[in-house]
Amino acid sequence: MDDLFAHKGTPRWTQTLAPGAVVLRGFAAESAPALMQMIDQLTRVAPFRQMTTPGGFVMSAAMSNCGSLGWVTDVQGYRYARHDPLTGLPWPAMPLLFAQLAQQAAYEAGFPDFVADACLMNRYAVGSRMSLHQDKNERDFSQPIVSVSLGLPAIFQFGGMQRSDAVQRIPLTQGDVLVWGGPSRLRFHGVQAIKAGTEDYRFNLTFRKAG
Ligand code: MD3
Ligand code: FE
Repeated sequence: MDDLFAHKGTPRWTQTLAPGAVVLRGFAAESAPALMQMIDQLTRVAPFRQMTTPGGFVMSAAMSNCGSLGWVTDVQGYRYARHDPLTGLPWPAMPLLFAQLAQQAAYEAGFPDFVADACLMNRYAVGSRMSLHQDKNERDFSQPIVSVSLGLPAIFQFGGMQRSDAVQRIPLTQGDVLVWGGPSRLRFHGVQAIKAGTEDYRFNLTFRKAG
């Protein structure tokens, strides 16, 4: 069911994928250049790096974080940490632009109380992908996740509650924002290999209440 509405000049539409799972098409389109510049600044302090899964695989997406908690993985497991293991420094603070965008998107999707304390920044080069997984390292699954797509387009895989469930393939372009909560919070999801295009990378910001 698509719901079309105009908002301060920029037309946007919300697309409901499943109960609690909403795509806000173009929600961050106007903010995209400022968001990309902010990613550039933040990753001078906390550089993008390819982390290793507990199973010993190097992830194909490069990652960094901002906010009071950052998602990390190494041979010891997946977790949230206050400090960047690469530099030993606290993760850089979450810019107001990020925090406000996440809060506004969650509000539009029906989660008025969302306050993110963690922002995972993913950078996908051409050919990078993310295999099907669940996000379950957070404490409170009643809080949604907000994700912002920037740069090269992607095909997002939206699965069910079991790994073996069928996946829907959802194209995402710069400025699209996804909000996942309620009964969709623990769905399996992934990103297909990024195809070459007019930019070098796809970036994704994933906002969570982790602590
Ligand atoms: C659906 N990142 O970092 S964000 C991740 O585009 C991650 O970089 C992807 O999955 C990316 O963990 C997708 C969208 C997303 C995030 C959490 C979800 C979709 C979700 C949780 C449940 C269902
Ligand atoms: Fe995920």
